Amino acid sequence: DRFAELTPEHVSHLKNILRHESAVIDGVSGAVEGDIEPFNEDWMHKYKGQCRLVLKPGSTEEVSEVLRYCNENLLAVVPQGGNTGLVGGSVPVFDEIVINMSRMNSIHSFDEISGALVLDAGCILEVADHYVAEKGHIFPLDLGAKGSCHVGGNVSTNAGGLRLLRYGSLHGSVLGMEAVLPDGTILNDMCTLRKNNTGYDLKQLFIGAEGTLGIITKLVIQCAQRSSAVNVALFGLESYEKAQRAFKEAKGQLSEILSAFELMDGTSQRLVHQVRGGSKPLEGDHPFYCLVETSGSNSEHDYEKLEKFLEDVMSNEVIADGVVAQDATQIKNLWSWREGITECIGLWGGTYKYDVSIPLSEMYSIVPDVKARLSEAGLLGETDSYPVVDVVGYGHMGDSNLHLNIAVRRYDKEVERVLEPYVYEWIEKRQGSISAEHGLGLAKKNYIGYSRNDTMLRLMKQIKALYDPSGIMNPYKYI
Ligand code: FAD
Ligand code: 2HG
Ligand code: ZN
Repeated sequence: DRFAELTPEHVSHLKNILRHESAVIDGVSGAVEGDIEPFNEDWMHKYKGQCRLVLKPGSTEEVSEVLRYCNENLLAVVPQGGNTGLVGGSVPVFDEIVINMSRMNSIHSFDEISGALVLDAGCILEVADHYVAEKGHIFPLDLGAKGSCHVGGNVSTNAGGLRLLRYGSLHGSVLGMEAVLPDGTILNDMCTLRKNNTGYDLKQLFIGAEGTLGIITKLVIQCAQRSSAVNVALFGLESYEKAQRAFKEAKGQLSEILSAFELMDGTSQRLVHQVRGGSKPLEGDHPFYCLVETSGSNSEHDYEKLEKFLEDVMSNEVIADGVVAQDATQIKNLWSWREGITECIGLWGGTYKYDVSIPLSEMYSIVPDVKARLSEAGLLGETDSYPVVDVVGYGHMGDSNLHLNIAVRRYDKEVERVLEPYVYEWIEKRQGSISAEHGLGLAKKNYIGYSRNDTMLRLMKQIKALYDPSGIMNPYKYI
């Protein structure tokens, strides 16, 4: 191995840098102080590392000193935010040191006129959103893990989430960034302005780098005005073809107030219902469901528009059934049928996850194809003797982003052989992307070639070598 083995001397030096009592979990110099396992294991309990040292720096200077020391001593590190990532990127593979950002969680300033929010990378997304909500603004990203993911983790994965359709990607919303390179250099690009075309936009490289180039310590985020009127509707539909028509109609008729258009198949909703019980928002079972959200400034006007849209798609038989939330509680409830899928379908034992972009016309067809393949292989069935529970498809229809999830009773090599590389080949044939929004991490490290050509891979490796010549930043992952 090209890295050094962690010794008690290293640990005592690093403890000297951090000083603060709760900043180090040490499993190297004797008995572990505190529980190290949650930092070693990912959200899905799929990837497990053997890290024996967790560091929680409290300032950019501490991050810089820690990284410089690790770099000089060839100690590998894994940056970690809320550890909600779904590709195994946030946990060590072997005994890499975890640098957990949770202590760097201050909000520094907010410009109520421009909407520029300056905050530490370790702030929890939901905390940041509540903060700007009090000032009439919205964080331009929202996702099911908001209660625990960090904004630094979001930027490092270039998370997409539920409202990308409205607010765009973080490549546009991140105005400024402070990051620390492995040699300790502090890269300060804390620009609070929307426009800054002065040479290469270096911060963009860190957006989606998954901790392979350096550690993001601070961010400037462009927050939009929060809409005073939010409405949500849920439809049941007969076919995927009709879901596409509904999407087209929604864009046409709801235009500037459309803020989310999400797709859920009937299987995903059946599994959520099986876990949660309670009454379903629509009667009966539909093969597909779409959740539509509008956000505008005039609730009467917006509600009217949404109702008219519903009437229209209902009378033209684009949708089979539909309901509009009447208050904030109902809005939350309708969203929970979409946001709750990830958690609910994991309860049988585990999930194989494919987070893919596919041109809309073909987006859903991968689900029946994969299901048929697993059935033919004798791996899918209702009893415990079958590893696969079911295959579901859902996701951000407005962004051509499907979440193909295979719910399993246990992780199983045979299932993996049937799924891979089949799924990646399927996507490559349609010029799709094998990672739409979750990143590559460890899960997809061997498959990057299905979505990037050799020239691009060579340039990526050159960039990695320039920023991290010793390769200490999140090794063994995709690059
Ligand atoms: P972590 O999981 O801790 O880390 C993710 C990666 O970023 C790792 O490679 C890590 O090394 C790196 N990293 C973390 N912090 C830093 C930093 N400060 N500097 C450098 N590198 C860093 N994703 C979506 O895109 N859209 C969704 O809708 C969505 N919904 C989700 C719903 C649920 C229930 C769950 C569990 C996950 C969901 N995700 C979604 C996955 C998503 O990637 C994350 O939730 C989030 O962006 C990760 O943030 P985190 O702070 O937990 O990062
Ligand atoms: C979502 O959109 C998340 O709900 C998670 O990106 C998707 O669990 C998944 O595969
Ligand atoms: Zn998603």
